[in-house]
Amino acid sequence: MRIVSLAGGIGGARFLRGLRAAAPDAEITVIGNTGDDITLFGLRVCPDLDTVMYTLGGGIDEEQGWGRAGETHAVKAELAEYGVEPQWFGLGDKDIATHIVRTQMLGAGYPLSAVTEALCARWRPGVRLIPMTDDRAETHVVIDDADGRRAIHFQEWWVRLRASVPAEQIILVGADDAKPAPGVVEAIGEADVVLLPPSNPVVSIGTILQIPGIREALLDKIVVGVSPIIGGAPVRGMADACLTAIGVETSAQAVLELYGADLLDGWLVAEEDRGVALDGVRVQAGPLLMTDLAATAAIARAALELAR
Ligand code: GDP
Ligand code: FO1
Ligand code: CA
Ligand code: CA
Repeated sequence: MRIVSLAGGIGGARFLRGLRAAAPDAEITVIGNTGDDITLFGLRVCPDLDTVMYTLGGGIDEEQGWGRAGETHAVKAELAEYGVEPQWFGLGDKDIATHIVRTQMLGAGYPLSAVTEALCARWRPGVRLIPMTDDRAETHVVIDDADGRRAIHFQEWWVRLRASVPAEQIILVGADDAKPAPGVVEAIGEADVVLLPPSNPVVSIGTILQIPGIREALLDKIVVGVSPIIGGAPVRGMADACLTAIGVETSAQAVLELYGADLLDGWLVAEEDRGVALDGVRVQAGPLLMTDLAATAAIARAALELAR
């Protein structure tokens, strides 16, 4: 079986670990979000690609959900001694090696998709991980505070401000000119089923869907989504702040309507969200907490079952 899954960071990566266990013989292609990407200290950082790669490759800091296990921060401390900004984003020493390899390869002319493949040769995630695009398209957030109305990088809003200042607008800068990375549209075309994991519907899944050609490629496929919202709240993180920014309520029903019946064939919700419904979409309720591998594999199995 050929499966394509879109993916953000933590929610996507954890779901994929369950999917890999639920469908060990399947050929899984992951289309990763690169809207979170940022260049810091001259280094290209791709948080969501790395979260997927480290999680499936066994190198993730499990508690934090991003970054490397057993990380140290000597470089960060030294940069702070020089007073170099930004100090609100912390790159760990081990993680920095990944960014050095990536930046070096990009500088030599390799596209991000080739760089990601090279990094995955070390981590062996058991899936084919492709960035949504090789082009630069970064999420920015328009805020309006004491310093006035301006657009800041998504990471500054998410990490420095902890999404505490309301987002007036969330914009993927560069989206119009971005093309899907090589292999993305092809993988979707060959897929028996496409899964939308419980990733952030705005800044992870919504971002990938904004790359011209990707949403269109999904329209004649069987697509099953897993709700990241349970009982009116995100399980983890600040997805509610992103949904509010685009005028969508934080509920499994509203995210279902946001994705729509043209995109989705099936929608998995939690027990407490039983009753969620949309014409043309098969909705099923069940346990939706990715507490351990077995529970996560069961969610993935339910998603595949709903696709049949
Ligand atoms: P990020 O890029 O690291 O923010 O991660 P994603 O976009 O891939 O996923 C974030 C989303 O995962 C959040 O909105 C959470 O609500 C959702 N999430 C995290 N853990 C769980 C879980 O156990 N079950 C479900 N259904 N959603 C989860
Ligand atoms: N999140 C934080 O809250 N603080 C950090 O200092 C931070 C550093 C960081 C470095 C590498 C990386 O891959 C991820 C990192 N994250 C950090 C997580 C990341 O900013 C976000 O959670 C995602 O981009 C949202 O998906
Ligand atoms: Ca993300
Ligand atoms: Ca369909």
